[in-house]
Amino acid sequence: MKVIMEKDLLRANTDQAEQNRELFNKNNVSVINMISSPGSGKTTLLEKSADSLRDYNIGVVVGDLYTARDAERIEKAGLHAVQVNTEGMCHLNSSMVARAVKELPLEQLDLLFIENVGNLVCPVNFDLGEHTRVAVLSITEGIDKPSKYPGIFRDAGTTVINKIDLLPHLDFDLDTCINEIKQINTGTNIFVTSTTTKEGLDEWCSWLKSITKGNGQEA
Ligand SMILES: Nc1nc2c(ncn2[C@@H]2O[C@H](COP(=O)(O)OP(=O)(O)OP(=O)(O)O)[C@@H](O)[C@H]2O)c(=O)[nH]1
Ligand SMILES: [Mg+2]
Repeated sequence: MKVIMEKDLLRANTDQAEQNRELFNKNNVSVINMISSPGSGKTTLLEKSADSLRDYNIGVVVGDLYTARDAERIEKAGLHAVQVNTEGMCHLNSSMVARAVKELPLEQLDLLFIENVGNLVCPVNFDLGEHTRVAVLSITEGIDKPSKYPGIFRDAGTTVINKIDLLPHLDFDLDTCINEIKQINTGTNIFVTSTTTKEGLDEWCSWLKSITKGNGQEA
């Protein structure tokens, strides 16, 4: 009897992720894996960034358990989108991404976002072949989430603290939250945003432009 260990499954995922990364490098496209809880604002951030990024060719692979709603929203905003339905699985894996990117004009893209399934735990161990990760935290989730779920914040090259327009209505201390994130990951870039008031979106979009075509590195 053959027992398949979790580490073998993860190794298979990592092998496919390396192939994905080679494909992305060959096509000179920077790839961002966006990870967060459900509803932190990943899709809205992409919708609201589309106008500033109109001079770039952008693709999005969107992971959700069910429905094509996010891909429909993203296409409406003018970006290329492919929806992956995981049918109950709580994260994307590298094989799903390999299949999805076949539906995109990869050779024309400057930037590819992979919007992972909304989940603060499961996506962490699954390399998708991305160049960098962005963690999105909505302030409605509470200040304790980075310390209670450190995995996504530890691996994120960039952290977006979103829904900052709601600050007056919540018991949420922004400086404390930023300090806690920095204790987990000293090097992470931090953007503080609101997709409603547009606060912080210029800085976020400037950073996206700076990594375009640079395999995730700033030009
Ligand atoms: N007040 C406020 N609401 C926001 C902001 N950004 C997003 N929202 C709202 O938050 C809700 C969830 O946003 P989505 O962009 O769908 O969140 P998501 O992270 O893509 O969600 P999943 O794909 O389900 O994980 C929507 O009703 C948005 O309008 C913000 O900056 N401020
Ligand atoms: Mg979404």
